[in-house]
Amino acid sequence: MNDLFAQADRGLEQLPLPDADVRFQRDLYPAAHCNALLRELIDTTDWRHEQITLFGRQHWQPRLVAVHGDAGLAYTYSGLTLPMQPWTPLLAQLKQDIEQLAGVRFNSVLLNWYRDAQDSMGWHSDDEASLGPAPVIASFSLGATRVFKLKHKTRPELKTTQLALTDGSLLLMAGATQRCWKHAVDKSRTACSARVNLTFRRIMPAS
Ligand SMILES: O=C(O)CCC(=O)C(=O)O
Ligand SMILES: [Mn+2]
Repeated sequence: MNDLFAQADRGLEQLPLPDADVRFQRDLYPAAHCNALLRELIDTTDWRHEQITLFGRQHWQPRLVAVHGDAGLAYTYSGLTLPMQPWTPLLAQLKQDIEQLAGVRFNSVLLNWYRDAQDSMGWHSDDEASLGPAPVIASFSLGATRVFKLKHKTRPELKTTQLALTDGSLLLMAGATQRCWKHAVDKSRTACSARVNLTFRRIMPAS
C-alpha cells in the first residue's frame, strides 16, 4: 500500500491520486480544543445505533451515528433515512470554520462515533444522487487516529492508498473522487480509544 501521510504534512495539501481531488490538512485546532470538542460531541449528541440491510440481511452498524442539518432536508444512505437534527452552536461553528477552508457551503453533517478498535466503516463511496455528481465532502476527525483507505473502482493497478486521519485533521474529497474511488475505515488491529468523524456535505433539496 502507498502511505501518503508523509507527503501531507503542512497546510491543505493535495494528495497525488489520479481521477480524484483529495486534500489533507492536519491540526485545524490546538490539541486541547480538539479534546474538548470530542468530549462534548460524545456527551451531547443524540447517537443512534442503526441496523442496515446488506445482501438481504440485517446487521448492526459497527459504530454510532447522527445527522444534523438545515431544516427540511433528509439524508438517506444504504437504505437508511436518519432523522435530521438541527444545527447546535458547536456544529454550526465547526461548519463555518471548515467552509472557510473548503471554499464551499455545506447544509448537513453526518457524525460517526467509533467507540473503540472494533468499530469500523466498510468500503463505499459517498455517491448518493442527492449529493450531486461531484460532491465536495469535508471530513473532520477527532480523537484516536484511524487509517482511512482509498481504492480505485476500476484500476486495480493503482494500489490501495492509506492515510492516517489524526486528531484535528481535515480531509477534503471533491471532483471525481466519489465517482472513481471507494473508501473505508477498517477495525484497528491495536486497541484504541474513541474517535468521532464528521463529514460535512451539501445535500440537494428534493425537487
Ligand atoms: O470515519 C471516516 O473517516 C470516514 C467516514 C465516511 O466515510 C462517511 O461518513 O461516509
Ligand atoms: Mn464516506
